[in-house]
Amino acid sequence: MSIKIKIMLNQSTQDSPISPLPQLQNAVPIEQTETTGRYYDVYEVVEPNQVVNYWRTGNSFFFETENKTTLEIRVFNHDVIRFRYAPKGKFERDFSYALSPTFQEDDDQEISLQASSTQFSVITYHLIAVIDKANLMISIYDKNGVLLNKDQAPFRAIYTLLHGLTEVKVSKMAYHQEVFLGLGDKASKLNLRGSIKQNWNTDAFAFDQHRDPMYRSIPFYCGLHSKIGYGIFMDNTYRSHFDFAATDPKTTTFFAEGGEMNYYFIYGPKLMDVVENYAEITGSAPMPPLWALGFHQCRWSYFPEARVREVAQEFRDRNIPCDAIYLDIDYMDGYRCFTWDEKHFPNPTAMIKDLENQGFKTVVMIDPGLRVDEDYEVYQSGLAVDAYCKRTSGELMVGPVWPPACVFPDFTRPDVRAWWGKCYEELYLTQGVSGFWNDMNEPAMFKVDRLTFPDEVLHDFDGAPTNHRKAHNIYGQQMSKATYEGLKALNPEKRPFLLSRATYSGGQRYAAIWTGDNVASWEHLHLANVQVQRLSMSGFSFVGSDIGGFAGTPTGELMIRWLQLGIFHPLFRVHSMGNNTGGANETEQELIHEIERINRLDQEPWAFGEEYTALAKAAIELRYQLLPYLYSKFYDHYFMGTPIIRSLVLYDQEDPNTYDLESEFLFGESILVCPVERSLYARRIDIRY
Ligand code: NBV
Repeated sequence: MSIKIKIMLNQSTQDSPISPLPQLQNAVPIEQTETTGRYYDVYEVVEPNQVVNYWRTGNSFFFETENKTTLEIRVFNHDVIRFRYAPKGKFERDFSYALSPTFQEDDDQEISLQASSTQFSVITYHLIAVIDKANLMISIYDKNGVLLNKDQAPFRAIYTLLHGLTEVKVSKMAYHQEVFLGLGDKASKLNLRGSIKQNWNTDAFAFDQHRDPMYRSIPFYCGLHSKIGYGIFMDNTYRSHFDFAATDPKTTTFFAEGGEMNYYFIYGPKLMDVVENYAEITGSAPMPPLWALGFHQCRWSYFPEARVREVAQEFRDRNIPCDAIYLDIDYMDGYRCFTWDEKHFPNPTAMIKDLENQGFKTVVMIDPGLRVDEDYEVYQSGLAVDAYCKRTSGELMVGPVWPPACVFPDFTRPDVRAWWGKCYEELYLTQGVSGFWNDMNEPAMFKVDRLTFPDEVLHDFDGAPTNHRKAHNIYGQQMSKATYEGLKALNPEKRPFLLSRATYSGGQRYAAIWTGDNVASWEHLHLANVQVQRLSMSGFSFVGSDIGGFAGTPTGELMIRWLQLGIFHPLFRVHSMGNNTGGANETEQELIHEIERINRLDQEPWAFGEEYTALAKAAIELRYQLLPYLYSKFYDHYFMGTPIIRSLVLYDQEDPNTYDLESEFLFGESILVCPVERSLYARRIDIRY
């Protein structure tokens, strides 16, 4: 009886919960429960204890504890060591969507294992990983004996009765004033110290610097202390969390809400080496067609055909260079991907040919959600190969995006990817579309607060079926893979150009990305600058922002300043939402198009008056002058993984002044860029985080 009272107290007065996860808030530790008691949920914490067994297989070292946790330490090369934990002794399939197919371990390495009474040491050419025999805690030293990285607490796994494996967590010691960088597209300040972030691909319309999670999941960060840089890449696709010395200034933690704790320690000591080593693991962007590095003009939407032609003509009449024009969702017939609205685009092949003759490539949008419609060929062909995601009940996952009822291909199935790749045939080979733009692939869903699928949706995960908790963050990356490989197969001679919104680590091998639905404001000009730098050091070099801002309308001055920044972003694209027709019925659409004809909210280079047009033209021309340089920097990126855009801290980590300097950056190794980020006319604009 007394035990029961203790439990009740425990439940209601949990002022420092075991984990911030809601799944664990009202759960009770299993060891505190009674055999016949009832609880909201119960959990079990597994932490490794004394090592009782160890062995070596090739370049992997295994350490097994008395309570059956196994740690694998695999030495890939002098600088890259992977740590993998099996809390109950059984590792998962060793499979990753992030890894580059060319990433292999060096087999002629000299690695030794030493044991003392209290610890083991795995010794490589550059690093020493020390494992505490009492609890598997890791400390990593360089050859000079400098402590680079150290576990602050033992690895921990939490299992609950209702949710199964709920958390796999590592805690690291954070050095005083250690700098943390990376993690993909987070909009907050470049140095992540003091922040808590999570990865769960999200349609983050009109985000701001506080918005998190964002569109992409790139669970890779760099640490910098004692002027020494290292990286950590946690290759886990579940929702993941990073706390960079925020909760406790002495601790950095990372954990995922399921799956395996599988992280790579990547040595520098130069941050540039860390970033290049990360690119060796996850790959780099393939060389794009040269036109893709030119200027791109986009809006939601150039519509109908006459307007597309008008914009193209205006570029040529004004002698403003431009290589690509984009068609957003309205070119489709009722938002049916791979079709054309025949009324407004009666002869796409001829239109695309004419644009091509004027020097424009056409890029069109393709979303993952396909309209449920018996008469729609693509929908039917997907049904025929059982391509669509299902719920656990076996029902199709049907949800609203642009069409009110959509189905979604399971891109984690190889034959579905192959089917999807072939869907591009007519657009790409017959009609002459040059590039594709995969949007809404978080996957985004309308109507529900959750913004995406429920967890129960099933995915193949390349032969190891699982649910959406594990597959969500990989969905966009696998859509990119399906599209990229499809285009490659359709025309092996051509370099595909693909732009994707959502992605995961390694997605740089298939698609360029843009920072998503930003806003026409000075703050966002700065955020674009920071996000592109951050993405570049996180493996994604082919990246840019919606120049001028997607939501809202910029002033002429802001537009020019943004174009001037965009010159130095590998993806140089103006995009805006205009008076879009999203979600409107046919009558409403007509009305919106009418408004569009009267007040178009234009963002073309000439839309802000002649004075600004001349400045816009000069900016775009400068980009074209720099093309040979950019093209070579792209090659360096492709070949070596070197980021095209480099934050100053990557350039000179010896100088602590660079640690928080985020307004300037290097474009390649030779050009220092310091964009004008504030209006000359505004009294003061604070960028507060
Ligand atoms: O397709 C319309 C837009 C597109 O223009 C934008 O670039 C994407 O990020 N899309 C999102 C869907 C609607 C957003 C409100």
